[in-house]
Formats: sequence, C-alpha cells, structure tokens
Amino acid sequence: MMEPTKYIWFDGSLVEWAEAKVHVLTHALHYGTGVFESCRCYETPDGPAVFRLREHMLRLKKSAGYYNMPIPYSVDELCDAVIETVLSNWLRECYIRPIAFFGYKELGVYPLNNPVDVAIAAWKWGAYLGEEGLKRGIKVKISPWRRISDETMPPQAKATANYANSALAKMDAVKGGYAEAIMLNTRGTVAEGSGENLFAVKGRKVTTTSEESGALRGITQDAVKRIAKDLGYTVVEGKITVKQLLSADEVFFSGTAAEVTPIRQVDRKVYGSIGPVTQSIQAKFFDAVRGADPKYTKWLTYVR
Ligand code: PPE
Repeated sequence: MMEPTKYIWFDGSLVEWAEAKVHVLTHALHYGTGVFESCRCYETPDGPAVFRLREHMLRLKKSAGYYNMPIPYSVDELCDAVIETVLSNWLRECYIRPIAFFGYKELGVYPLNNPVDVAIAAWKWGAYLGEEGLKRGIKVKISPWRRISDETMPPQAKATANYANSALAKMDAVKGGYAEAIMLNTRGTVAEGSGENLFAVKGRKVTTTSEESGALRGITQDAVKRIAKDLGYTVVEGKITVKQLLSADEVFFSGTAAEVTPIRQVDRKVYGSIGPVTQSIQAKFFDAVRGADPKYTKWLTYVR
C-alpha cells in the first residue's frame, strides 16, 4: 500500500490526504476522460529538486488538448502547485502524480458540460520494478495485447483511458511470472512497455522506438537519448522489430517511475544481468537526477 502523506493539492488548495475524494458519478471514472502526469523529486546537494518539471506540465496541457479539456491553470501555476505539494508534505524524494479529469455534473459520453478537476499528490515511491530489478534487470513478456493505435485514440495523450490497455498487458505479464510487458503496435513492431519506453543496444548503437511506433514520447527517454549521446554512443530513434529486440546485446526500459531499468530476459531470450552500456547510462542518469553532474542541472527545479 502507498504511504499517505499529509496533503493533496486539489482544485487550487491543499486538502488532507484522506479528504481528496470525488463523486462516484465522476465522468472520468466512467469514460476514462482524464489525463495525468508523473514526475519525481530527488535529493540533490542543493536540496530536493523535481526532474524536468516544466516538460511534464507542458505534456499535461498537451494531453488535455487532445480531449478538449480546459485545464484552468497555466503551466507556471501547475509547476508552482507541484512545488507547493512537495513542500507542504516535507518530502525530499518522492513521486508526484498530477491529474486533470472531467468531473461530476452530468453523465453521458459527452464530457464538455462537466467541470475539470485538477489534483496533485506526492508520496514516497521507490524503485517501480524493484530495487533488485534496477540492479540486475527484470523479466519481461511480449504481450498478446497490442498498444493502442493512433487510429483508435491518440497515443501521445497521457490519458487515463490508455491505461486500460496497459493494465491488460501488465496483468497478463504478471500472471505469467514476468515483471513487465512489452507491447507491440498493430503493425507488429515494438511500441513500449505498459508504462515505460524501450531501448535496445547493439554494439555502440542505442535505439529507442519513435512516435510512429505508437510509443508515448517519454521525457526520461529524451533525457536518456541526450545522456547516451554525451557518453559517445550512436543514438537512433526509429523502428525496433521483434527480431532486432531479441538479437540486441542489451535492452532496458526508461520512465519516470521505472527510471532506467535493465531487462535481463524477454520471453525465452536471456540477455543476462545489466550490460555495460545500460550500466553507464543508468549511472549517468542517476547523477543527472541527483544533481551530481553540472551538465544536467538545467533539468532540475529546486523546491526551495
Ligand atoms: N510510456 C508509457 C505508456 C508511460 O506510461 C510512461 C510513463 C512512459 C512511456 C515514460 O514516460 P516518461 O515518464 O515521460 O519518461 N509512465 C508513468 C506512469 C506509470 C504508472 O505506473 O503509473 C511513469 O513512469 O510515472
């Protein structure tokens, strides 16, 4: 169970964690008409800092745009609200979950007569796929469920509805004894994990799937691409076929929650424990988020 903190920011003010509730006839609960973000705050030598806060709030606004959802706060106001949430809970390292959704007024698929509610919660959340997974890699299953296609709904919107698709894939993987799923797109090439972007390494070439593959454009993915380039690797964004995936030297996930998580096995293909390229990228990533490399401090928003 998640460890409650004291306050949740809800429609402009801080409310007690246990009081941050919605009506059961909330539009988004019935029709998946919510959009959300996540970011992490890390301890740095200059105090806690949120990693790439502004990019996350920009993406929240962009996601809302796909659904004609008028979020009644500017990007700056949302950034301030995140900081306020972290500060009011006296958190130093935490996971932050901003969400905007069509609320309670009337039911029926058409959402636009409903109010838009915005909430931001923050709490301690360690390694998404386990400490052990972060160190030694996880077992992953290629899902029988394909990632939602852009002909069905916009994959670039981080909408709550998309995660019914992700949940199906994740449940199938976990029931099969795997930690996570890799979802292919409807054309049969790799899209991403249920909540992570995917990277495949071959020699000194580091490839991640592009927007055309149906993957969400990840903010961590973008950071990893930058870091990999700075480390001297060749970075490619494009298509990854299942064959390329299974013949890669190393494979890993990136994401706010997953950070940089090595994959040690996909179906019956065993890559082994964390490889050297993944290791160097992961180490640099943790330096970046913890303010240990001046090259990347531009990505940090200090909370005080
Ligand atoms: N793809 C998907 C489908 C996704 O949900 C995420 C983030 C990413 C890629 C990586 O994006 P970014 O965080 O910008 O690097 N998933 C968030 C939610 C996970 C959850 O279980 O909830 C996250 O990582 O926090």
